[in-house]
Amino acid sequence: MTALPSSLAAEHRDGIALLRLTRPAKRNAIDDAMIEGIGRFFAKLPAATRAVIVHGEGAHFCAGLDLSAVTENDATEGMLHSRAWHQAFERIEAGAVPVIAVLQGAVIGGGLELACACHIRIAEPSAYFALPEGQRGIFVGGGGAVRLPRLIGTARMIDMMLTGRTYGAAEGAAVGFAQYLVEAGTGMDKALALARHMTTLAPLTVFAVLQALPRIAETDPRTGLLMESLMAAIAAADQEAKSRLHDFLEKRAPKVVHE
Ligand code: 1HE
Repeated sequence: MTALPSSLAAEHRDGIALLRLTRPAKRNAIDDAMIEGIGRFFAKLPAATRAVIVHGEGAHFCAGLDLSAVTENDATEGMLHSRAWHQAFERIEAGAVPVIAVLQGAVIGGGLELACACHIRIAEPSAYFALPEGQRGIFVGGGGAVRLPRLIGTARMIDMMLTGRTYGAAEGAAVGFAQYLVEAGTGMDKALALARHMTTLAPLTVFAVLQALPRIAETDPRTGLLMESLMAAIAAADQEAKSRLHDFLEKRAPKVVHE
């Protein structure tokens, strides 16, 4: 098992790994040890892991960068600090395993950047989204300038940073901060249900969705269409796909249900 700093705790059950931010006294603010621990955790996931849930202890998911850690940085240290965050979050976003974040209370600054690196975000009603970097005289450094415009649009991000505007859970989910809005106290149940579903997917489907889809979406359309055809052909040729398709055609597989 990967050794983690005291600000993180991990649990592994039935192919699902849970990573908890365990620094509630500091509202789970992220210091160097925590960012390094997050990177190490994702770099060394047990091979049997099919989904990961990231969550925060206490009333807040994460208050962002630990501001006490960076007050004396010069420009070189600041850049290396930001690059260390990029490296850790890249392991989340570009890894082979789907990652779900459960969000409550403050999801701000670097905490929002952490959430954005995850593939699925579940917001409880207490969640709120903010980028106080603007007020603090700094800039996003954990990938927010790349990932947030994709989720909510550049104009919204500019507004948040220049005006201090925050978004609550419902409005935040509506504009793209989270894909799911759930009742108070049910975020983890929802995450576990989604994670269990993901453990049943064909491995090649998960590969296609996590590795091919984001690249296809970002590349030029003609190249993207070719990549899509290649990925579609490879996925459909897999034995797992063939048996799942036969299961449906022979009425052994469930139909799509809209609840
Ligand atoms: C912290 C941090 C932190 C709390 N760094 N120590 N993030 C921010 O600018 C958000 C700053 N935090 C807050 O606005 C508030 O703490 C909260 C709204 C999140 C929560 O408020 P509250 O009233 O529940 O808690 P609190 O009393 O403000 O905080 C409890 C303790 O946590 C307190 O320390 P204590 O020793 O007085 O008990 C706070 O100082 C401490 N604390 N947040 C350090 N962030 C890769 S670039 C990313 C750039 C950013 O993330 S900028 C955004 C930083």
